[in-house]
Amino acid sequence: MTVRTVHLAGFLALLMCCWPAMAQAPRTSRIDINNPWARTGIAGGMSAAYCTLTVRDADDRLLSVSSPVAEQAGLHETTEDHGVSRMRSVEPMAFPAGSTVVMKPGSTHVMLMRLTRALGENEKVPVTFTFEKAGAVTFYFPVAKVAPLPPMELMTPAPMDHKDHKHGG
Ligand SMILES: [Cu+2]
Repeated sequence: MTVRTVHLAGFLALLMCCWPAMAQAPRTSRIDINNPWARTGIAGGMSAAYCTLTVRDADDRLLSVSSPVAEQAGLHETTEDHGVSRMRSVEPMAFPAGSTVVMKPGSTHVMLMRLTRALGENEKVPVTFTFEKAGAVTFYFPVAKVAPLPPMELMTPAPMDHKDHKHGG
């Protein structure tokens, strides 16, 4: 009985001290990823990493990406303009609470440039995403069995996307 009373008092004290904070939106976000994978690559070459990234609980902004296997990394978006693929940097990227970005070949991707070493099948590549509120979060991307591609090839959709691709029109 005494223990229960103490617990209740503690709970009430906690509730009272935290009530103003609880009434507001969470101050930090939570980052979830699904289906991470990265391309194989050769030392000094390029690779790209893909995943489905969701930001929960609070609005946030992705400021930068980095990886120890690449001298330079960045969040890119591939767009097609009259049949010509172009890539551009999309940092920083705003993530409203609950929003998801699907990174896939021919679309948004993490570009890994000037690889410090070869990326082989079955290993896992760490990629760190730095968010304004959530801070730095690191996820591991399994390297998929995809042949290393020359830089220009990285700018075009991979064969697996061709079925969704309408030419002409
Ligand atoms: Cu790119």
